[in-house]
Amino acid sequence: MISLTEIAKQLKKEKNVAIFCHVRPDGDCIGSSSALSLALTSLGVKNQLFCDDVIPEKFASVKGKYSREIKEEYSCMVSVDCADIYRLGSFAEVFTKHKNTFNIDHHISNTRYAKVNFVKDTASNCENIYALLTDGEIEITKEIANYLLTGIVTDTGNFKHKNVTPSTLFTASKLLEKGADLNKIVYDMFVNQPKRRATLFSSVMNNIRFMLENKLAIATITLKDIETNGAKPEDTEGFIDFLMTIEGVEVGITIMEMKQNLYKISLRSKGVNVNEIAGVYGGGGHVLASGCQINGEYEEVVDKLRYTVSQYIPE
Ligand SMILES: [Mn+2]
Repeated sequence: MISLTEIAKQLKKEKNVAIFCHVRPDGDCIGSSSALSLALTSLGVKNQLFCDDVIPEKFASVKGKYSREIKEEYSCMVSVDCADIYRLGSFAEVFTKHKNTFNIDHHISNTRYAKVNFVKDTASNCENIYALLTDGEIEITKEIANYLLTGIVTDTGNFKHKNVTPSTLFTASKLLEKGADLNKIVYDMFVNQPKRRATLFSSVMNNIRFMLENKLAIATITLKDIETNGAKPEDTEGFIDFLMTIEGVEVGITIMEMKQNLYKISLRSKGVNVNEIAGVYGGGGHVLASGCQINGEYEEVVDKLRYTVSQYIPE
């Protein structure tokens, strides 16, 4: 695999770079892309951020503007935190056709869809971007440090997921040295929430379904739940973590209704390989955290998931 030093060297020579986030943007892709954007700007490399989705309100302090439309030619395109080309949404086609593309990611399921692929299984892709900047001898300002720490904090569930390594904490420590404000990031990402999210959460969790001798917990978010609480789909981020707090639950699943008979499935586990379970339905992600989409009637979707999970749950 190409080294980050070499990638940094190549990016420094570019005229203008398009940087892409994934749809349903999270702290890691926003942190990765905004940090990379600021770093390139500091080197005099023109660049533009793109995301084929609305940026959630909790990232209000992010200064970079994410465009939803490509209007000019770019000498280079970089995707961050995107396991496959479809994560780029409507930008998938233009990215695929471009001759000079980079894919910097941390998902084990990454499909190596760019011309140059750097995929390393770290807790968050921001760790890879941190290594890119340090290996490329690019200065990490306080603002860049805050973006990178945001990605680390969110993808590790505030340093409590199994994906945390000595390197994760080392990187976080270096970012604190650079002036990142851990307390503010944790408050903005995990503590502070709008009232509509709190009421949606309580109604959804009131209807958790337990299966497979309580080893599987399923929470369902219907379009009606979203509407009743005046909420947005993005408000459900983190709901699945609550399922994993329940003693005895091995696999947690949220089923979110996207439209009639189309459901977005998120899976978490304490050990079972949910990357494989999501793979059965054309999805993927990480061993302990994955996602997919399933078409069909709600009860059929539940039955399918229950059956597939039952094949993986230890007796
Ligand atoms: Mn990530």
